[in-house]
Amino acid sequence: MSKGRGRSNPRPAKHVSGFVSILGRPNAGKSTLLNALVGTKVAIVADKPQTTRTTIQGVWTSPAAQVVFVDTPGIHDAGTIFNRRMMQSINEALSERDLLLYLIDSTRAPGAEDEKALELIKGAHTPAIAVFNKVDALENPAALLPLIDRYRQWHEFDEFLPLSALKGVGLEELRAAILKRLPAGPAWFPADHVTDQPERFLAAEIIREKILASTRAEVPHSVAVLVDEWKEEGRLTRVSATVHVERPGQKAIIVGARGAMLKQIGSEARLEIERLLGRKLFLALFVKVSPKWRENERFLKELDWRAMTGGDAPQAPQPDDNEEE
Ligand SMILES: Nc1nc2c(ncn2[C@@H]2O[C@H](COP(=O)(O)OP(=O)(O)OP(=O)(O)O)[C@@H](O)[C@H]2O)c(=O)[nH]1
Ligand SMILES: [Mg+2]
Repeated sequence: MSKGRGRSNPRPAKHVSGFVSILGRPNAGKSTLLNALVGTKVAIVADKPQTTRTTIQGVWTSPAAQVVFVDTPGIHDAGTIFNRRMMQSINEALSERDLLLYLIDSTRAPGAEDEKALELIKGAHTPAIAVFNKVDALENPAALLPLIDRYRQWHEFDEFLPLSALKGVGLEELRAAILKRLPAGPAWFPADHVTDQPERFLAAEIIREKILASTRAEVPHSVAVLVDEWKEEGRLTRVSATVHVERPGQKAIIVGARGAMLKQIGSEARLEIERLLGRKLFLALFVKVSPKWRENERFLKELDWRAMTGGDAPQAPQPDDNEEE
């Protein structure tokens, strides 16, 4: 992400701008909040931990302000090389920020892991707001008070705000708290710029979201999606993508009986990508077993969209190992 801020330039006194990172444990609702704050879906969401695997930028622009929100993977113990990369991207999202939003799932009892995750926030020495998400799902709203107290003891947050990212409750209070803390500065992006992700990465993410919604247990963690081909043909966009899994059993699950599951995933993804592009789409979906891709540096480089932009398409999978939609 380019950060050519040009803060020394003269500018209208009241316009504010800044970089705000959204952090928290897996599944806290960070991506849901990013989408709500930006007003457009820029990050995929699932009821499984570790949905977000890289930092994702979402830009909100008004006449008086521009805020660049940065969504991050959930803070967790890194086992594989892939997980270490996720944690690395979290660390990058902590430096040179104007403000941090630390998102907490209010429906979960806090534990040692939550206290440990805060070490990252403490180490950043950046103002942080504690956001208590999912208040719509609290059986007993009074349970929020001891939870807030617990976090107050753990870290000196600037503010403690209850919120429902899903229902949009408390969103404007949060926005006001953010804007209050941003420095005067120019808009760095045009008003219609909402994210830094290229279309082919967004398309791969949408496909992965549809897979996450229909699979369970270890399958979601084992899935990676790569767009192999992207062609504009008149009014049609032709996209070919491969779903990589780690084991043959997982391929069988995703393909489903007589290919029914893959067909459903493909058609759900196609509809959403068509909405995103505003164009007709032909989507060819393949499934390939790529054992231990999470430990494969070369594959992880292909997966990183920052390596995709402008670069060659990742190597196409071997046809004999494929299932077509
Ligand atoms: N009830 C309720 N559910 C929510 C709220 N916000 C998010 N969720 C749900 O929580 C789950 C996780 O949401 P995500 O936005 O993917 O969470 P995340 O923190 O980005 O997760 P990772 O990317 O895996 O770290 C999804 O099922 C969301 O629908 C909320 O305010 N209320
Ligand atoms: Mg997420």
